[in-house]
Amino acid sequence: MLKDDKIRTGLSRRDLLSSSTKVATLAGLGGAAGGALAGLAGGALTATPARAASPVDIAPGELDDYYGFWSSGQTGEVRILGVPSMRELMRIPVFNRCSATGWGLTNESRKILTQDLTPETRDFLKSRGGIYTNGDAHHPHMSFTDGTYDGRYLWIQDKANTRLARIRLDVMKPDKIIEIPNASDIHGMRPQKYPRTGYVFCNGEHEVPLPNDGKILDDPSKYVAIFTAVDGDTMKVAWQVIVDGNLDNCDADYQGLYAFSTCYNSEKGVNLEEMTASEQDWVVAFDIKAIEDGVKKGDYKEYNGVPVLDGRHGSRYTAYVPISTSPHGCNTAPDMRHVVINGKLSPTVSVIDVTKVPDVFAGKIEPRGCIVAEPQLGLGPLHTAFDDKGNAFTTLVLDSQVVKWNIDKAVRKFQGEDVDPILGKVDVHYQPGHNHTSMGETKEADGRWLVSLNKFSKDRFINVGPLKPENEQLIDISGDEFKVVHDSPTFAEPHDCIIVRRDIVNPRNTWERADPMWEDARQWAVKDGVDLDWGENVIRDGNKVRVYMYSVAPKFSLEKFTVKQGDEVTIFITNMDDVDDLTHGFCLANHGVAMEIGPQATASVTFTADRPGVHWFYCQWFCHALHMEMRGRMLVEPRNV
Ligand code: RUQ
Ligand code: CUA
Repeated sequence: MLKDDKIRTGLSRRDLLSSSTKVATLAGLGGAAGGALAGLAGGALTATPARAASPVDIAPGELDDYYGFWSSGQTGEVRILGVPSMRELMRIPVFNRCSATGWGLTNESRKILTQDLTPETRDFLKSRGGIYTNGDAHHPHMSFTDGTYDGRYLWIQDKANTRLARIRLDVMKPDKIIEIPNASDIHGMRPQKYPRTGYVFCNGEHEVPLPNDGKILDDPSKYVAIFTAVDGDTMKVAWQVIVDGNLDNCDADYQGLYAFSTCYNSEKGVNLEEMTASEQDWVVAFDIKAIEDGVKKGDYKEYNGVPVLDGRHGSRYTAYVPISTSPHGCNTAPDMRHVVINGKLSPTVSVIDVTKVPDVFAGKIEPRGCIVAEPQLGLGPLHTAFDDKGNAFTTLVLDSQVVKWNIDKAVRKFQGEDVDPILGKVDVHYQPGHNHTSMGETKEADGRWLVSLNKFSKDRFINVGPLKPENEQLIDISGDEFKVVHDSPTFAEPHDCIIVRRDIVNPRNTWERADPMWEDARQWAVKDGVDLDWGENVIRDGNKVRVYMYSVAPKFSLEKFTVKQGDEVTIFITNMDDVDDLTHGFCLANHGVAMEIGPQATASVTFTADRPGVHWFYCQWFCHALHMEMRGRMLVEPRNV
């Protein structure tokens, strides 16, 4: 199912818009689609593909080589960009409420947003509309098989409300959003790379008392940070580990044995002075096999149904590798051997050799014995990306630069050889956080493109008021010289991204009618004896009313329906158009109700009809030359009639 990308009818939206005969056939419901009206769009859409001037200039009609999956920080969504054109192609609402698609409003999305919340949270949200409507989405990562992307899923964490979401890449919509119990504020997140994902590792950044029951404030010794492994297939928490300090970013190895997390508050401070008091913090290494063994042997306490192991100092599950204060990014190199820990407050990065980590756990070497290089790169190293030639690219937030350096040379220098690992620096504008190379977090890194995600744009664009865009820059790293070739302004806050070869991602063109997304609607239709595909009906069930209809451009199958004031109304709409790019919408005027219905999809929404009168519902996604005419009426009769 995931790989099926066939268009069922072979008929494109262009055909639909430009051919009056086909329009008439498909619009058979009403048959009113005029060839002249439909023809309007036909000519205007024709574009002559032009030759691109540079690889960045993807001319009209040409396609990008890579899918970029961008997080959006406090916007709470995921964005799809084409690389190298840097064109924004799509937005996937995840933690946010989306006016265009109805995400957060439709029954289908609300089920995904609520079914895996803890009972306390569900209770807490009862008087607040039932769902969270914000998120803080930093890190998007794809599922792996054998060390490279496999195109199944994308995960994204929510720091704001301690959640992890999974996006199905066949339809580019989330199918699971879970709340992670016991931990607080998920920040770093990475899927296991080998043998396949497997676990998705989630860092609880902020320490909280466990249990967090309101009895403790000023006793930091009772505060814990929690590392979580989620089973990526079932989206259930597999186990958690309590650690000393806090947890910032993480990554996994290519062997399926260890995961690593940076810690910037080993002091367990609760204010800035306390958090930065010590000269040293650490990286926590997690021994996955030992933890699984501990779970099997029952060496844990259960909190909220999850096995929680104690991984504080002295535990056999963890090793604490000292790093100078406040390390941040954690990036495993495609050489499948080195993990780069980015210094942030220190001008250095520390390179861990994963082949030495077993000796650390066995006590054969000091924890810092697994560090094989520590090059000084510049001010504020935050994150590192890699090419296919053993080179690394590290962002320097304070210097506003990206530095290119060679891992092997850095190792040799650490051993005393007189070599300079730094190969060059390039200015970026300004204050870069994450960066990412094409396929760079997989063993198939290809060394073509680097994106630098810069927190400030300052003078790069015309002034748009006090709130400025951020700036992502595309850097060509294919030659020895690496240079910035493109600026792209962006809204809050593409925090991180991944760049994936386009042959790996194969989304469908239309939904499959059997899709599990609207299973509840299917069950209601069976119960009500309505054909969900081609049926329409209004079913009264006490003061609940279920309205079924389907749509084929440019008509809804129900022209009107009547309900009573105070009824709880659920509208189910099935889009029976089987055409690439033919999305309909349903917007009920003056009711705050609007949603997307993709081709071959069913979507539903529930609301209370408490405004007597005639209310138009209309299609809110442009679908046809007669899109404006695609509408109908709901009559709400006053209560006492
Ligand atoms: S962290 S700017 Cu939220 Cu990814 Cu480093
Ligand atoms: Cu259907 Cu617009």
